[in-house]
Amino acid sequence: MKDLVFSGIKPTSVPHLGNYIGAIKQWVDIQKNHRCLFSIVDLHAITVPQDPKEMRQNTLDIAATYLACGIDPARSTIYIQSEVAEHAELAWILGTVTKMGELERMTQFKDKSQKGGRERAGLGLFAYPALMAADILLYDTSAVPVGEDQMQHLELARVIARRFNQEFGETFVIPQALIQKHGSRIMSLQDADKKMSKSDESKSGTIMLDDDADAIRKKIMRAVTDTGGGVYFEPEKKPAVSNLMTIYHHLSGKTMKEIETLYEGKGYGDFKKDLAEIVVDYLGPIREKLETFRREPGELHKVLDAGRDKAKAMAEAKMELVRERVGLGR
Ligand code: AQP
Repeated sequence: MKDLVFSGIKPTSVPHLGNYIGAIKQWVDIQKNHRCLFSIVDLHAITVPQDPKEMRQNTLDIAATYLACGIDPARSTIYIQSEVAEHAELAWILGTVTKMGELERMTQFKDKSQKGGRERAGLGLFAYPALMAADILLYDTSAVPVGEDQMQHLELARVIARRFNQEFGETFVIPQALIQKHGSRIMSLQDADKKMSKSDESKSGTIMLDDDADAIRKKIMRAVTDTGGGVYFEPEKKPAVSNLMTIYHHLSGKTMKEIETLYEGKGYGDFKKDLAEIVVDYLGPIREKLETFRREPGELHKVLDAGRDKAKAMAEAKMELVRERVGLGR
């Protein structure tokens, strides 16, 4: 049987170019030789405050983006996390075998709770890794595509799965990381030390997948560069230009060497102008499809209904076993 892969995106806004290059684009390839579940993880999104109306729209936009980018519902299961209640149920049970000390060590919690202070951070944010473990373990997921930032959570999911298996008997598959391609972490166009993010306050650092051609051109032409000129891929010395080159490479298919040769003796202006057109041309068809789904969401709902039913059937079977192992119910 082929490996089962689970991954998801939080509906905290329309996805951005970082989500595309770092996740969705790779999923389109992964689905060719894996069974895949791609979720819209709204239960994760609410671990920080969301506007309910906006989140519902974002949820549909993420589903539409999956389809617009080439996730094939005939091969992969696309569904909304909260529509399969077993995620929350399993997260609660796994929470009982997860140690406070383990959760306290998670850097994402430390980062995200920094703003309002630890005392005011929600329990949901603290328990986020138990929910992520539930997402993965519920489906006997064997491979999880993760960026560096999620490695710590995946490691904890493995610890939780082993501990549960030891305590209650073999129940969960121990998931492996499916390490993503080198250089797939896209940084903000305004600050090459920060990753491109939906929640970045500076909107000009993030290219959203529904940005129109003008917005994309403006953001790229205003992107920060490094001192010293020259289009070279040197992430240590030239983080901003290297980030732009990473985008260029992923969307054009050209190697870093080819890009360097192409811009030998030319300035940042020429490079950025070409990059802007590459991004505009690449994202144009995705944005059009996204707009079509926004106008006519019928097909989208069909895909989400079918995905929910398929995911639910798998999750129910697993939860029956888990409840029996733990001794819940009659
Ligand atoms: N900048 C990025 N470069 C490469 N990959 C990225 N991902 C996110 N940002 C980048 C990948 O996208 C997937 C889903 O991300 P998510 O929305 O669930 O959470 P996130 O990583 O926290 O993304 P954001 O944009 O920073 O969201 P907010 O601002 O809401 O917290 C993951 O596979 C992630 O690696």
